Amino acid sequence: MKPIADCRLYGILDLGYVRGADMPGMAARMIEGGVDILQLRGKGAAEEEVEVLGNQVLEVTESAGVPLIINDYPQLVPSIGARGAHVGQDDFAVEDARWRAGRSLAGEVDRPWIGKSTHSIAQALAAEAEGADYIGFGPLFATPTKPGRPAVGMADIAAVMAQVRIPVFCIGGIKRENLGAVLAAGARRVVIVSGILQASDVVGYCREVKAQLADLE
Ligand code: TZP
Ligand code: MG
Repeated sequence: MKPIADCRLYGILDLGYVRGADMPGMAARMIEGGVDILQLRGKGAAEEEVEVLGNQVLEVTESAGVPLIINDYPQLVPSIGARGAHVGQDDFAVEDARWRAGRSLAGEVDRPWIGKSTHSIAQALAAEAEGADYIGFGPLFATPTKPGRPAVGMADIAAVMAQVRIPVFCIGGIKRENLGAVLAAGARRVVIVSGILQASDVVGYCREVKAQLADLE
């Protein structure tokens, strides 16, 4: 399975955009397009629903060697067999999430990955110090995918990239159209949610983004 350091394009299977029944097919198209890492995100969905979907999506991600991350429910990581979990600023602390994600993995060589959402340089540094395996940084731009969360803009990307050693995935309002500006501001890894999920050609969209990311040094 791909190490986190090799992941550049992070896709999210978001129940706000994709029906549960369409999740495995969408996962397959995103992977065909070159998405390196996938998250299952079901804001407001019941834990049981996330578990069922996670098991279905894992069949697709596992055969492709793509890591699957579960949003908000680290305790589902063992039963799904996912690679890890993602938490927000108001969720579990990193070590708490890792314990929940790994409690059935005793003896496993690989500890679960825990990613954390950050919205400022201070939060980014704190998440690294807390032991996160990667961070999301944003939202760069206001986005309906995360309503009510103010945009942080692109000005701090360079500072976060310079100061944080773990992988930083910029997120929030990133589309194929503004990706060039986001990369010019210093981003090297991105999360794209609605841009990918609403594309008429998901495979082609992901391939174009991957090509832009590959063009970087
Ligand atoms: N966290 C910060 S912004 C965001 C999340 C989950 C949503 C990003 O979605 P989109 O559709 O790519 O703007
Ligand atoms: Mg959360």
